[in-house]
Amino acid sequence: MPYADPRDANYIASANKSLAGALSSDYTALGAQLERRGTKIDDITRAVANFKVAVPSWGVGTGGTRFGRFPGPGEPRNVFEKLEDCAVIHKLTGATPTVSLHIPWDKTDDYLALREHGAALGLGFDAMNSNTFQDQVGQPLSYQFGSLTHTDEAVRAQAVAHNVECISAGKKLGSKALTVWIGDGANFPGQSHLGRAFERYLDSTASIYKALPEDWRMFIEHKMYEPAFYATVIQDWGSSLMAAQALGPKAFCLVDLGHHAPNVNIEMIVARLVHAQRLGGFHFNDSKYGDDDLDAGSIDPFRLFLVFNELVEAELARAPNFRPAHMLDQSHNVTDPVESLMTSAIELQRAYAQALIVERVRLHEYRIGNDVLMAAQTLKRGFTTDVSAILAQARVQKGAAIDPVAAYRASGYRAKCAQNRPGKQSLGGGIV
Ligand code: RM4
Ligand code: MN
Ligand code: MN
Repeated sequence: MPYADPRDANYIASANKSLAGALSSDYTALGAQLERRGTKIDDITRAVANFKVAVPSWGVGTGGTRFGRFPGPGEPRNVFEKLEDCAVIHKLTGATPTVSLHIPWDKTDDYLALREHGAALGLGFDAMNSNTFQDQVGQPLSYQFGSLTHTDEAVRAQAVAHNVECISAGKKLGSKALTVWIGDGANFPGQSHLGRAFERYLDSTASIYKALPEDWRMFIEHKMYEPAFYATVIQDWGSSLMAAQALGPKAFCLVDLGHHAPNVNIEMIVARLVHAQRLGGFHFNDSKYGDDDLDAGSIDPFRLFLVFNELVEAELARAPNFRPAHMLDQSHNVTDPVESLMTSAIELQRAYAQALIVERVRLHEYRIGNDVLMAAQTLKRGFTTDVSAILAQARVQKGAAIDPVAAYRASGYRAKCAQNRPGKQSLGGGIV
């Protein structure tokens, strides 16, 4: 198969050629439709072009489940190669200029070289993620019974030190945030003291918080269950918010869309965290049952739209301390990760554009007048409008691809990687 570098601007321009005519007529037609609603299409396109989401470094390899992992051809073998793939995603979508690293999965002895490698590829670094939910080779103390909330002070100290190490690595990379997710909790009633475990969490995270540079933020990520199946210490947004408020103004709550009970009203949680001025950011993904880590917008795009609707409300209201970090957190098991991440970034932009075109003034009037049906219909009209032409136009303006997946496939990038990165790394169990 012939190979062309999908990151090359000339390649992208040539891939766009045959699609430009159709896009231009679709964009004009959509522009006229929105004009009738009092919306200028170019304003929406500009906002979409400014939308950014970070790619998770762990997302460019095949994920895996607890039953196994089926590595795909040409997977990146180290963090430098992961960045290569992230650059493909960014160049073709124009939406993912940063990468979020996971330590120690992405540990390297030369973070400055990694930063330069990223810069040469047009990439920066988003939040650092610590990992105290697994044991690493040569690690003195085990996290089997917890990390930041372990009953043994020495284990807690080791977990704190790891987080501090993540901060210092992040400083070298130009990152400005640390995301802390722990698996700590209990599998059996009686196993742990629910109150004291939370107190130990507050105590440990206070030490991490102290190590945060002035301009950094700490994101506390809650998750209802897994690996702890009875009682997870930071299981919900209430625990997360309490912890953030106890820690101080640099601590915020992170909402991973897959970390709630089925049918929980996530947009409501978003609205409450905006009100509390503690919404730090998101791990976007989609799910049907649990923390499925499926591609954003693939299962319930309406829910994603409703989350973005709250974000647009907060943006328009100029909510204080509102600067949410957008990150993807997905596990790709049956698709090419590059393709999944590109389409996921685009689905976020779609939800954002749909939320932006909602006729807010009319919606407000219907709400005030208690015209329930028209309020619901007005909101839903944003969701049912096909905004694809806006998304494609925003990409064209940034030198990205009109059809990223088609351009990626035609480039032969994956086959080239299979050649350059020989050997399948068939690890034992699934990791994310
Ligand atoms: C967790 C959580 C964290 C991620 C790990 C790998 O379920 O979503 O954000 O770092 O998985
Ligand atoms: Mn997550
Ligand atoms: Mn998760």
